[in-house]
Amino acid sequence: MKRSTLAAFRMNAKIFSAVVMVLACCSSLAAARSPKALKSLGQGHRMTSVYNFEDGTGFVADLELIKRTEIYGPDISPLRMVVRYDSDDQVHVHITDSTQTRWEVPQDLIPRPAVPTLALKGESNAAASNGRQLELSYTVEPFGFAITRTSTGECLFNSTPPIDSKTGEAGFNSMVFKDQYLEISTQLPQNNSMFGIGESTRPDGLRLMRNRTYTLWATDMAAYTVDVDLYGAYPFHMDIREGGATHGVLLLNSNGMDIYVGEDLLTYHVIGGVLDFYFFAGPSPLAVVDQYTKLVGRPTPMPYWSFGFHQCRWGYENIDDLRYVVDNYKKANIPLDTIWNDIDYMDAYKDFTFDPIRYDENKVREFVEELHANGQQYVLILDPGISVAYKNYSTLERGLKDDIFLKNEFGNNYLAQVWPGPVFFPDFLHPKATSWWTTEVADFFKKVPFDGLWIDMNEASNFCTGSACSFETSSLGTLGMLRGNDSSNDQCILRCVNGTSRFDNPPYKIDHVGTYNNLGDKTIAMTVKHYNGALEYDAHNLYGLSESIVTQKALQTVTKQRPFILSRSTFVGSGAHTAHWTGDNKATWEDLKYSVVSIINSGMFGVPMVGADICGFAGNTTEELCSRWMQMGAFYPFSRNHAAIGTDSQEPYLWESVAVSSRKALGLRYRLLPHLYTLMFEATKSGAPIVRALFFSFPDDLETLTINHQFLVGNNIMVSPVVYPGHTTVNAYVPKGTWYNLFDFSKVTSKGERFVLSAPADSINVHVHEGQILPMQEARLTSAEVKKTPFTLIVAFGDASFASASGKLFVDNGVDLEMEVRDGSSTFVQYFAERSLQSGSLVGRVISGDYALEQGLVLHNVRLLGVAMSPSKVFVNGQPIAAAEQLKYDANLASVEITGLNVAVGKDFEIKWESQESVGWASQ
Ligand code: MIG
Repeated sequence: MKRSTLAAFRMNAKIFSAVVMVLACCSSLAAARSPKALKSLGQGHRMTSVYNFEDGTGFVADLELIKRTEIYGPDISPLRMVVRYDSDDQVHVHITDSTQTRWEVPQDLIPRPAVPTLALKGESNAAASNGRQLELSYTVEPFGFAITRTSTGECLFNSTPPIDSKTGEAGFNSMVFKDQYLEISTQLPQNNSMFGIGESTRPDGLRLMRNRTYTLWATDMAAYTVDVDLYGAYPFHMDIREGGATHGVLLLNSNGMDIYVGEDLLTYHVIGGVLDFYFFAGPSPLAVVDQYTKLVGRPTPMPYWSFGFHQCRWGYENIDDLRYVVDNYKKANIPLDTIWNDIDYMDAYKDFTFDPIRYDENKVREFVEELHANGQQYVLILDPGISVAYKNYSTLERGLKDDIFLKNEFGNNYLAQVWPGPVFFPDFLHPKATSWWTTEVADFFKKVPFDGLWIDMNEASNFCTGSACSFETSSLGTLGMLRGNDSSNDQCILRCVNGTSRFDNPPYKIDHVGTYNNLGDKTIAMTVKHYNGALEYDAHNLYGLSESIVTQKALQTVTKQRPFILSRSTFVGSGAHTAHWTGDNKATWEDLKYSVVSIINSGMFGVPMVGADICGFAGNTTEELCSRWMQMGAFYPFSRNHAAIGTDSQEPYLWESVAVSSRKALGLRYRLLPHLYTLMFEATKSGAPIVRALFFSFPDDLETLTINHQFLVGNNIMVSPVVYPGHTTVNAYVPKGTWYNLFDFSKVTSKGERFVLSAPADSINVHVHEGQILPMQEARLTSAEVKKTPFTLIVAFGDASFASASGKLFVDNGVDLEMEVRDGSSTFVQYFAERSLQSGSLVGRVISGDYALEQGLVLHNVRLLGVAMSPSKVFVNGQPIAAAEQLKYDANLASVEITGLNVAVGKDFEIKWESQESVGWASQ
């Protein structure tokens, strides 16, 4: 069926019955048919025809403009709307020009079901389903649509403006659809809580603020700059309604946009592309992330070692600096898995080169081989700009040959400037970019067998602004100055012309933070062309995602192992390819505090492997700040200390107090590695963030919606860090239930209230909630060493007379491409425990896989928390334990420790206990 008018199809009576439903869910719409006055942008559209898909999964409709307006350019009409119930928990609404193809997020970046055409055959799960959790309805004139939660009838989204009964005025514009301006709003209740929309640093906390504009435009702007558009772009949010039911809204659009959150409305102002909405039914926050990541891509598995601690800085001047740092970690007995190199290692900042003197390739290789022998890793940085200032630079030459660089409006390679001086930017949307980049990565890997790649500056960051930049090839002297050899040289020395096209200056200006608020400020010019003529104006927000995808493919090909990639710029779907860090923060207490929200947000966006620069990037840190940051950072999913060039060194061994608190906090992190890794496994299956907001586990507790400086690791571990100088206590919100401190097993029992917890300088509060079984191993200085140590299970029971707990464990070799439940290469175990007052049991059930058995992994210890009576007998797989010393009871802590076990992690087991007074199973 061609994209033409649908007038030939009769309007379908069944569809129109849905209109009645809109009226039912939002009564203010009754007046919407004859508004007296409208806002400035026209009167919206009317639906002229509608056609149901035969399989009952949705419909196609034509929309026609009611009245033209000239502001922000001419309207596009007619429009084609396609509505589809992708599944019981997802509705897709796609609105675009009926006659001309418009820019959309390319399918190869985010593969997803194609927008159905009329010839649709039944292939949706939701075909004729009566289990739909969401229902879409619409008004015909002016056109608007609404999404309702079927179970409650609650209106979740409604683009038809409400009409003020007194003034007759519409609360917002009906939908607007122009080439460079799309506007659509939804009515909002005033008592909901919304989360997401990024990336930005949020001093006000997790919850989206009312009367705020959130701008999405990937920008190299330091993360310490609050409330502005930063490196990534996520037009996705979660909306928690009164009572806790949660849904998600994704506008899959890569163009620049402002999202305004008002008191009773939310408005998208988008400067291109199409309206491509996905509504996710939830109804829990975890379910929303599950549905969203199922669509945009599940988080990619990260190697096991990447959960160890990382040290980086900009300004490690030579290979001896790295060696010194690694040695000093060891001397100080502080765990270190991975040492990083920033741009310092490069020869004049050229990608895929090593400085011949400071970072002699052979010495680097030797060093990396030593690291590997010690179970440690090496990661280094790549920037996208490829230097054009040198002859015989093979990376450039091969790129030119494959013609994979971005083109300016005249069809020539687009010239920009970054650290190496003048550069061309690879077009990662070009089909040949992958093979070119893979060749470069392969050659580089042959020089030095690195373990991961850090892709920075990929917004992309440009030291110049302009559509046509040039330098005098004749004056090589100038060129010499341009050559990167000085990290203070970030001034533009190219001669550039500022663009004046409608892409440089679109009719609607988003609230972008760039120097002059222009889209093209210090990035790739808007008129630059990607493969197939795609404009940078449209594809800008996708640069980081496309580089991540290509880099992931390259590493998979070259190393045949699970890639580790850390990307600064991200978009919806980036989590399927890369880890992320929050960018250039500052060594301040404020930045320490903000990091919690930034990290939680990244997890919600589907990028669970995320961290902030520990101890602060810009500025000099202080001993106390760095100590508190090492403590908090020990529980970031991605845990890396990193500093800017020119700042004081901040490795944790430099101060005794920081060393002490790092050993303590990282000691617990390393013991928790099997649990963290199991959370990674779960993330790859369900999108579940590794670090989460408290409301993820306690959605019924409204107080948790306002907690911004505490976080959960997985479902049940709560971290309550100190985020103020001079404090040795923390005023922590403790959701309902019994919690055990993971350092000393002391207990907090809460009704859902605040507690002042003691937090001496060397300590951070980390508690596990009742009901959780945690697999742990022993602390070592590298994750590789931890992997060989025996296991302990921590079983946290609540206070009730009968209590239960459960947990999971996933183990594999940590580097296979896939992280899968499969025979041979992995093991997945579930744990269950229950206890009455006098007896109890703990079982492990191997769901699949021989890996743990083959590796000879053993369970040595079990710690039961919340056991009120000392057990007198313990049976392991039916046999009483041999020696009395194997059993210890601490009445104060109500804690039982069973040691000296020798239970295979890879086999089912059962441990039972009973206390003297009981007439339990064992004595019969
Ligand atoms: O223009 O590579 O955010 O982590 O140390 C600065 C040097 C470029 C920005 C990154 C930062 C990194 C720095 N880079």
